[in-house]
Amino acid sequence: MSDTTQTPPVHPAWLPDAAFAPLGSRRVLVVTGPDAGPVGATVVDEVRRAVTTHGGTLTVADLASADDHDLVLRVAPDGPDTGFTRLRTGGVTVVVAGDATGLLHGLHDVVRAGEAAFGADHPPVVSRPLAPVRMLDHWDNIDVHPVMGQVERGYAGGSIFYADGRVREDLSRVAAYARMLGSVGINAVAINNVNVHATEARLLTDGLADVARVADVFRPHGVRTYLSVSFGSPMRLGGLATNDPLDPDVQAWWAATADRVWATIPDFGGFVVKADSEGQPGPFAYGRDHADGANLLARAVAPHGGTVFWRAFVYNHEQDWRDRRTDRARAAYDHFAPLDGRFDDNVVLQVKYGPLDFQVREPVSPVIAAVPRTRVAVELQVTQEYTGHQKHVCYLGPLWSDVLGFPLAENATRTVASIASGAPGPGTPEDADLRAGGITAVSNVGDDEFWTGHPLAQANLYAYGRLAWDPAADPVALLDEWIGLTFPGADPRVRETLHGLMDRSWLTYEAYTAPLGVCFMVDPLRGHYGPNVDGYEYSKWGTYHFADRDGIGVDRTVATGTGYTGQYPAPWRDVYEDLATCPDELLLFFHHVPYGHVLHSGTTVIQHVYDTRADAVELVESWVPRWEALRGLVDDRLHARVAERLTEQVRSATEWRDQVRTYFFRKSGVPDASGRPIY
Ligand code: GCW
Repeated sequence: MSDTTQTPPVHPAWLPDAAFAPLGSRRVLVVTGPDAGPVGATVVDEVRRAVTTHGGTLTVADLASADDHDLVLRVAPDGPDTGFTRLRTGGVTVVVAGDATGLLHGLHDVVRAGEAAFGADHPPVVSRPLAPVRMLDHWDNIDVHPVMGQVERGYAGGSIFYADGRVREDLSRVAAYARMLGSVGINAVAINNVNVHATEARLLTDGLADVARVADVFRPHGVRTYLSVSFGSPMRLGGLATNDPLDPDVQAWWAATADRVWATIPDFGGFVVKADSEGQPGPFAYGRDHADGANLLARAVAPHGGTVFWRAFVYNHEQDWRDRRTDRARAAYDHFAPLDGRFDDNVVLQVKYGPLDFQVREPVSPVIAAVPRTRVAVELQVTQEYTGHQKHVCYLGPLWSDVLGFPLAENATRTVASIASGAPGPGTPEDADLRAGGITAVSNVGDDEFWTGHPLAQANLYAYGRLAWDPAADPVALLDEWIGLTFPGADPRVRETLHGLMDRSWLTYEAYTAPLGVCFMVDPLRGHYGPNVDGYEYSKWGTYHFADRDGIGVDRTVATGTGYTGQYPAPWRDVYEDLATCPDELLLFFHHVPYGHVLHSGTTVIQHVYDTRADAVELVESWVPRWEALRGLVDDRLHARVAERLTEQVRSATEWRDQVRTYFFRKSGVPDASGRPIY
């Protein structure tokens, strides 16, 4: 993790030079205007690099005629205020944006379109991001944590930001990363772990000059820098006697601290805060609530235009498993729904997409619809904590697409994405409070030569950025887009194989792991990797499946269970409450049922568990020879890395299959009708 380990060639991800050939072989005119700033310079640099490689020409002008050019990239006052417009007229492709950031996004739209951007004339097509903030959060530590390593839940090596106990001198990896993020429209990044340890806490004070260096690297790509901060900072860093949000000295400390931050980094974004969660300090210790806590920071950053992303991941992580009345899934709603309307305008409540914790299958969190007078950001997890640690192929675009497109609001009037983006949906009342929060996710990147450990996990980073821009995009089309850019000009067999392995890989992962929305069953001792069906069953973490000899699942109904279904707006509270309408894939999240319960699919719970696990492993086994057949058709190092990971995926999936099938058989005594082996 020292700077000297950055020597192996870093994979270009979806930005190889060859992907720029259609643009780079043409005559390009860039009109950035007088106030282009660092992002305008990036646009010029990108085009220069492309035309130098591919033989085209670049003209940079303040005012110029489009004649004699194939592509015009232009900042103009009549361009859209965010995003860009692309059209083709008289054989010239024109991208118009209201500012340089929009132009950068438009440039990459041309790269993605490739030759198609230079086809027939067409009228203007506007592309605007739905959510104003599209963020990636890094759970990176400066110091290597004894249990979590340097990057908490990181599966791609060490941090690209930190080495040897400080911010890296050489930030070239960060620059390459910033370029990747800017190319897909990500515009915000939080650079340190929400679990803020001692050294990292100081980024806010002593470390500011280094944070400013990082911000300098992100800025030219249209990305603003944020920090995760500890609610305990006044005591920890300021030597105060309390962190009480109502204490004037505490308020003054935060205000002075924020003043220094913005004096150092004038376009700094703001703070991300995990408070009263899994041991992090928070307002509860002072008898205050989370509106008091969030508003404390919000008032300190408000004069600078800063935003506080306050996480809703608050629950009792010291639960007694014997206590059947407490339901962790309820916790965020119970804490935050009563606070709706009390948060300052520059607070965004950052809510994980599901009520538990980034599981392979969870219902959408009801909190997202429960706070209409609060700005909400939905939080996704690109890093594969519960989805195979970037050892398993698991393309998550379809999961996020389902989440973002879910019509959660009362009477299905708005999707999760529209709530997070402040956009109305069909049937939204005219007087609705439309306030945008944003879309955010935990990054999957480290200092690994392929960025993401598993090279195919790059597709998740790509798809996250593209979906954050356009949540309605087809995730399978985005997969093909990623394949086309990352493997430009590849043999059709490469594209077909990658598509075939990846498009349903999330459902495949689900099919050999925890069934029917029951969640967890992962190994606590291996950081949530691999099967351990009862691994969390008698733990303090509040994530249980309650299997006994008769049945399995968590009764979260209002009628007989924890009442969690009552947290949903109509129609979802009724859909989930009733066995007759609860979707199969979420059955065990909401209900405790006998093993012989018949699913809507027509098969019993137990036979479904047996069949799907066995079928999924057969499918994963078939991927190995398919990948092997690509040897020589893709880069050798990449081929070898994927091959190595597929071997591990087969081994791990087999272990999942055998443990889950055997567990269900031993609990129920019901044989597998297919006769496949059980141990
Ligand atoms: O899923 C859990 C992870 C923790 C993480 C926490 C959170 C950063 O296991 O590692 O802590 O969620 O989201 O805060």
